[in-house]
Amino acid sequence: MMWHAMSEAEREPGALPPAEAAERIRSMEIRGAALIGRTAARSLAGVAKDTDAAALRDALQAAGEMLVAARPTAVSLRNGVNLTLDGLREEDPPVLREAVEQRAARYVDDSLSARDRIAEQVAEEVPKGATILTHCHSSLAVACLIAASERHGGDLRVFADETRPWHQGHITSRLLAEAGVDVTLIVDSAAHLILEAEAVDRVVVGADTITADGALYNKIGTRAVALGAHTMGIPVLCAAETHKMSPYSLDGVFPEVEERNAEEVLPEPLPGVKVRNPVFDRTPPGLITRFITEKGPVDPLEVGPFIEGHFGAREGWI
Ligand code: RI2
Repeated sequence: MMWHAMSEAEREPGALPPAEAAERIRSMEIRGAALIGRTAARSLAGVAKDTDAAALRDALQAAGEMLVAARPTAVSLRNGVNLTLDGLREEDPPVLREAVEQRAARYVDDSLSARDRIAEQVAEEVPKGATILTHCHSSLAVACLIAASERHGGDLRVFADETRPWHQGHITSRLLAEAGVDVTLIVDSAAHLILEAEAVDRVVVGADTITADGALYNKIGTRAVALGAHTMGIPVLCAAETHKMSPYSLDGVFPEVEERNAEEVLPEPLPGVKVRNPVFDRTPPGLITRFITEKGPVDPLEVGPFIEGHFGAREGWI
């Protein structure tokens, strides 16, 4: 099955064994920052349920490390693991088992309910008749655009850019069309022209990681879109559950930008041609108007204090 043809339900997996979850995340069969965090949490719940008491603590630690290593940029993967295991490693196995299952369920619930709360807020601030541009495929951004379109009786236009090399804008377009939203697919490099020619009112994007300095790590090309919007005075909204915030950046640990295989860009090598394939970029805080979280809007310059207040001590985190 083509990964981009899968339905949302098919893409929301159950408690996969950690090696399988990690492999499916690495291969992008399971992708999207929020979903990979939920997949990791559910996988740990499966380990808690199925592992003998004597081996449980080590098995959870090994699974956590394996899951975190699957993809480097989206912090929700690391947060999904750490928030599920937080403070539990010293507990006796029966307590540990139950607590990990509860934590994983809470992580998943928080993630899914955050999506609804964020969608409501974005829908409220998008005017009737607006034209929106979105980049790549973010499940959060799609939820926001469907909510906004429903709120205005369909009186909303969306331009979705395709985001090479994986063409994830195709998923965005398909999901929006299926939900009855007026959507037009464009190639990534048409974004600036469309922002201007179609008088776009808002850019709405998702997030892989938000760092304490208020920067956004998101799919490659986000920075160019945000820069274009900024030069035209178009607000850039980033829809992101708080699981996308990086507490690690408070300690100076910033995301590694993933570089994927050259074959994704150039399936057949061209003699003498080198390929680079970075798949995320960093959009600085000055190009983002607001982050919209389930806790409300956060100004880019307030992200640091927000993260400090939101995450606890983080002892023993991977
Ligand atoms: P949601 C994706 O990364 C895109 O960069 C997208 O903007 C971001 O995750 C957030 O997606 P990838 O996994 O969490 O496709 O909003 O490489 O679904």
